[in-house]
Amino acid sequence: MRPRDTVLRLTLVTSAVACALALPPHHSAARQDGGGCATPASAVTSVTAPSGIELVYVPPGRFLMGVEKRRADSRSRTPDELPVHKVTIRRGFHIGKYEVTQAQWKAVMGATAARQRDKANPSWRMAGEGDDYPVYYVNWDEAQEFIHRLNSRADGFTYRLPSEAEWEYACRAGSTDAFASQPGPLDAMGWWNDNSGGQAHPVGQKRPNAFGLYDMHGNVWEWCQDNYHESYVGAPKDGSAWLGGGSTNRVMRGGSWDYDSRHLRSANRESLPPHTRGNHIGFRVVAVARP
Ligand SMILES: [Ca+2]
Ligand SMILES: [Ca+2]
Repeated sequence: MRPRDTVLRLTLVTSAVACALALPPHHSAARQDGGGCATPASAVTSVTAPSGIELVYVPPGRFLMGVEKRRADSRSRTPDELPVHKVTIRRGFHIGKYEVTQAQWKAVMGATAARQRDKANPSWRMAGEGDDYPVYYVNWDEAQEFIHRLNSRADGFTYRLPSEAEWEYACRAGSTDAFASQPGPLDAMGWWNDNSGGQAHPVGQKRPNAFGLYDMHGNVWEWCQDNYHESYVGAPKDGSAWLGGGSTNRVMRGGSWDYDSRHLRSANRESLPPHTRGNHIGFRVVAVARP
């Protein structure tokens, strides 16, 4: 999966917590039923694309999307998280190690986060400014324009938004609990309204999940490709984006600095019209290596 002539840096990180990575797909599925993590270690592969975006490789596997009734967080689940269904990710993919930052946005789009805010309403407040802060006040359509511009550079990857299934698979990183931080505290991994101090934070300050991804829980919401549907009845089982039907809203995942912790759950889903901007909504990209 290493694109020719495009990888500026290839880092192999031995990770004792990344047991899910080493398991073949049928074992990944078994883990969702409480199977143990017999493989002690694996390699998390990260690359920095010419775009400057750091990417982590997420391997193929299977997982249960949604929240089973027997899980501790089932009281927080909502009907749109049902029915729980098995999703098979047949092809691995790269995904942003971090949310897209304000520096990356400016480099591609020529706009600061404050300029993004001004497009909505200059009186709206900023939620943290600086190169390493996640960009926000970016609507779904503009995220697509960012991706279009990256793809026009033909830098060895095809960029896109994650599908909702890919996002949840990447967020869980083998976890079946409400948060990928468990059994540890959510505070180790995410920013939400109890610990954020009322603003977003530079990306990557908390602990990553077992795939090596930061801020999947909290900081800013992340746009996904899918149209929002009110349940998973009829949802794709191959990890592809669910387009058409349902609502014209687009899905957002992961919660944010100004929401309560229930919204940071791996399974939680929200949606907004694609023209919506907020100081708590950003995104990260998926990148598939071009052959
Ligand atoms: Ca996030
Ligand atoms: Ca929800």
